[in-house]
Amino acid sequence: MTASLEEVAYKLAAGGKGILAADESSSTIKRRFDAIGVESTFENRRDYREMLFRSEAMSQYISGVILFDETIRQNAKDGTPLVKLIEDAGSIPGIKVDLGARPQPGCPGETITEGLDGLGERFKEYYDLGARFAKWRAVIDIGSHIPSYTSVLANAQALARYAALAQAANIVPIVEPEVLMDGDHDIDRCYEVTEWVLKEVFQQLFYARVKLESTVLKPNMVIAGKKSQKQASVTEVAEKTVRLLKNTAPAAIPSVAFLSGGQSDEEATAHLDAMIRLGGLPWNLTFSYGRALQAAPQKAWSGKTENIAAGQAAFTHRAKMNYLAALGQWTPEIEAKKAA
Ligand code: 5MM
Repeated sequence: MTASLEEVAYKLAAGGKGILAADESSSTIKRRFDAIGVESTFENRRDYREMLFRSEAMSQYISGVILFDETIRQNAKDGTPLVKLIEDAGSIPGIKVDLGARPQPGCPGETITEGLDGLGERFKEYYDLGARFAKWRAVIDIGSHIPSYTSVLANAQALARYAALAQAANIVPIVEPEVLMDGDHDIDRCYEVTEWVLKEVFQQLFYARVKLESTVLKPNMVIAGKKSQKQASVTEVAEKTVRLLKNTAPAAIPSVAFLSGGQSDEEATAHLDAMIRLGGLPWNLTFSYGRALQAAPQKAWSGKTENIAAGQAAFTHRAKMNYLAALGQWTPEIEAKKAA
């Protein structure tokens, strides 16, 4: 029986499981591979992702995987479609459908995410290839004079048009408005901008007649910029993020799955855990991490066949830590035990 959109949206963040964001576009995966001294070839990208999708983490901790266009069409070394490996592990295949953020005319330092033209047709093909959810990422940077309303509005409208097209194609949209943590702003400036962005996003989702019950929100946490002198504690990040979400994300949304945004692996886990421990949340909160799930396995693997087991162990460990966090059961001691 085919799961309804509501069921898929709910399942993506249920029971502590979370999403693996493995949708790095060609230029991003090249950067990641450069860092571990691996050439970014078709085969190496396949081998790396096959390693992840065949790991123990998949059936236990990963509810869904966001794929890039190349990966959803790719077969494992033995000819099995990578999508089938994900399905066989009981996880849901998803697809990144935006075509990336490009400079926005008239708005220096800001971007608009492209990819709406022909998206309805592309959705039909992705559904046939096995995708049951999709992702579109808007990128909002914080600076002294940005973001501008022009950019916030254009990005929110694009997210809403994408989400409506996804639901029309029987695919659950993950709506990802990422406020970057690259600058030197403090946590309160991040709060202010993220609140504005989420208010606009939900207004535009309403105008576009997007069904919230069949939508997943993928937000950034409320956190100080990486270059800020004033870093916030885990408790402050958790409290401010939950307060912000309660003020902006309707309870009709079944699942909220955070991006990691450049936090360290352990920070991303600790923040999620602290939010769950606050209790009284109207949505399921979980992870949809890219870097915070993959940095460790990439390093452990380093492109060598003999390191596949180590890469899988590193991925399974990170996924398990985040699963425990999504249940509010992670502790620094559990983390340290494994490391020891
Ligand atoms: C995995 O990275 C995703 C794709 O990035 P590009 O399109 O720039 O190649 C990215 O969209 C990702 O899904 C989210 O930003 C979350 O990833 P992080 O690393 O922030 O958890």
